[in-house]
Amino acid sequence: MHALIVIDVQNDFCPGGALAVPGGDEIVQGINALMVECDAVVLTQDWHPAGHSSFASTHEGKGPYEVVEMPYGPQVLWPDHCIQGSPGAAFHMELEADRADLIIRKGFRAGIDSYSAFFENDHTTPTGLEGYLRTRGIDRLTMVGLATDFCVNFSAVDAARLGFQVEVHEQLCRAIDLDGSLAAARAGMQSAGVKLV
Ligand code: VGL
Ligand code: ZN
Repeated sequence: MHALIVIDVQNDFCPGGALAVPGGDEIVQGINALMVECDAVVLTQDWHPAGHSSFASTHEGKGPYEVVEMPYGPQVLWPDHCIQGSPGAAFHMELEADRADLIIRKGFRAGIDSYSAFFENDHTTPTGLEGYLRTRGIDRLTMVGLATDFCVNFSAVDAARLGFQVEVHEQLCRAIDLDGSLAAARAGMQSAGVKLV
């Protein structure tokens, strides 16, 4: 069984949003078209409380894209984005979200970020997605969405390590690309056994 995992196609990651990924809106129609080819469709939704610890505004004297040391390791600081219930946290208007079997929200704990759809950034706290997929008999994942070098990357690497067969459709992803993060992400995904197509 084959699932499409659509990562964070939300207004704040699209042009005009708080953490806009260049061309983030260009992938929506292609993702809609892929939905009909898969046995299951899962959407992830970045879903932060106001004052989240990944927001630069929460850290006195820090600005967006600076890195701080958190108890679970280094954390990039972001502009405030995807605040629970805000228009920026909503899915892109043209994404066919009604086709989703499951919507998995992540990043909802104030003190820890969650790039991956499977584990929070401590690489230990599960989101529950693994159990959902396994109990549905899903062994093959196609991943698309935003951003290639952060949430797609972390999700794909975790999925491969968990034993899923993983493909990332790069044409249906867009990257933030901070300091070579896209090249590093591509190399990391490939060495984890993720197929880039
Ligand atoms: C993401 C940064 C912060 C992503 C989420 O979806 O890639 N990036 N929160
Ligand atoms: Zn976030």
